[in-house]
Amino acid sequence: MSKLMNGRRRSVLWACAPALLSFALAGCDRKPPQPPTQNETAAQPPSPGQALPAIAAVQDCGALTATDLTDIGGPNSRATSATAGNEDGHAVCVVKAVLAPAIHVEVRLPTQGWTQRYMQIGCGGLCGSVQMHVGAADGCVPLEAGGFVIAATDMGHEGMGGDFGYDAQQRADFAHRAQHVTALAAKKLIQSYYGQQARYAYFNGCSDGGREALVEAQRYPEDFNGIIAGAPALLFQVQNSLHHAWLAQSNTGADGKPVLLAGRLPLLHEAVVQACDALDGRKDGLLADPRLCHFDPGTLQCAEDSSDAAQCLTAAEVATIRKVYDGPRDPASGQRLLVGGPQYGSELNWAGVFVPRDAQQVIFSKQIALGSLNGLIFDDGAKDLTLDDVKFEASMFERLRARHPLFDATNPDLSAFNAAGGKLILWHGWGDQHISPINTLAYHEAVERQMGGDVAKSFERLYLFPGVAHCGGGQGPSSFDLLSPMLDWVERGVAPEAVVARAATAGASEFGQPPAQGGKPKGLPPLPPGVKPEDLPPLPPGVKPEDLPPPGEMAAAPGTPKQAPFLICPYPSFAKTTAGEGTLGTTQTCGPALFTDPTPDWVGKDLFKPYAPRAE
Ligand SMILES: [Ca+2]
Repeated sequence: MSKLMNGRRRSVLWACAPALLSFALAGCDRKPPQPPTQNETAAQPPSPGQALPAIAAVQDCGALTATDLTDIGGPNSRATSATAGNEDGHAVCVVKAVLAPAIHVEVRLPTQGWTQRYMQIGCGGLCGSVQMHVGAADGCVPLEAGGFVIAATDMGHEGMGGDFGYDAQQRADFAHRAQHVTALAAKKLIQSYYGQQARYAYFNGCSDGGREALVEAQRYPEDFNGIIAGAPALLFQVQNSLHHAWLAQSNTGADGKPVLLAGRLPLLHEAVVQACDALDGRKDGLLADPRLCHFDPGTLQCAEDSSDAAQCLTAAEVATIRKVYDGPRDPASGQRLLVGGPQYGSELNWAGVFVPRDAQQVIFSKQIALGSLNGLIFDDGAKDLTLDDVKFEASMFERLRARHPLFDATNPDLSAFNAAGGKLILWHGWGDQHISPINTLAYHEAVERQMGGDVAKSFERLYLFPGVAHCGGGQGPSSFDLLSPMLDWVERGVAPEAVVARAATAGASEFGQPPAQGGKPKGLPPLPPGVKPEDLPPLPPGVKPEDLPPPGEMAAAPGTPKQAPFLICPYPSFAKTTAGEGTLGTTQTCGPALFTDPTPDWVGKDLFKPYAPRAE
């Protein structure tokens, strides 16, 4: 596994020790297990899931290249190499394979100590490289012990940009096929190597990996027993066109330069926190449900006779900020064109995404939108589109529908997945600067509507993390373990309740890497976790890498991480503090919802109804 994960593991070992914290769950539905004593817990962190005997390999690693994969990927599919390696002190057999025509797969199989579990990792951005980073599993004991076979795929194309979308096969592989055939190939390699199947299979992905997770649940309901979908790009078509284009356009002045720059964000963020922090009952600098907040950025606007703009916003900045919060509307009907946008409290995380450091820099959201608009989004093979081609009106939205059944993962009919015994955990950070958590809320609501509330509750959970940015980071408690509760749910039938989230300790997520954002090439903007520089869309003509925001900008964003652990309850339940502030233990229990209004109406509401998926 990655060095990134290794660093997190060490710093948050206790984040997945549910028994240690069980006394905090007294207000929740589930009867807590007997808490061990402090000494017992410290000596032996509880291992989630079944106590599965460890299995050793029965085959030489190198012999796995002989495994026939043509029945899965078609002619010319093959394991190209199988070599002994070492990951974080665990001996593994690393198999690299190609599934036709161009799906690259890597599978890491523990030589010893395999606990009969398989986990497939989703990839971020538009994929294009094999990414083995594991998230949302900080401190999970069997994972740290090297007990999982782990695999990932590049989704059928290499490199950055959406140009692969002009190829029907590569489009289909990215849309849905690559993760499915990767699962089949990994399972076959497991059978070859250990002489038996995996007992349990899990999928864990964030961002596009969250979309991939939901694609699996919706299209291939028997591939995985447990699926964890973080910050899913489930509304791919809208997310990568109107959403990012709106953010870019909102922050572009008449002169073509950005209006709002990163240096202004602390002023805005502090005002939002000042206005809305206490609405959740906890004055901790975080908005536990930003939908309670109705902050008006106009309150920060400079007076007409003001000579010092350091502590106030210009009228243009206020206008930009209002557009970001409000989102676009169809001019004719007034209907919302997006399900939701960046939430109050997320402001510091905007830096490097749609708010650059200085006026000479390109807005990253523009790159993201252009990278998908050219190649992926439209059925007509449109090329050379610019942001001027994006019209914020209903007719533009209609053009996005053609590939909705191909790329999106919003089908709420999970009856086949449920019938197969599958379990689904959704999660999202309220401070997400790339994908609005409202997307995930809308899907959760759709699943409840479609499946019925009680049925949904039997196999699906949603967790929302205050102040947490896209797939991690931000000002909130971004270190947590959803894998351990998933193991308990799938393997022992113990449904997940509250989970404990902690602030990632400073620098921990960059363990073993240079301080400036993991040694990425100079000049590239900060990337979401799991996204590599090579995944980025190409720069617009005439733009050099040095014109982009510098590395580390997001990491340097002000805001003190909150160190106290948080109890994060399954949505809509909310952890209420019964004594003290922000401390765990006997002072936090799961209480009633803070906010229960359904997601507001918008022009694409029907996209969250059942649909027949498109193969290509
Ligand atoms: Ca608060």
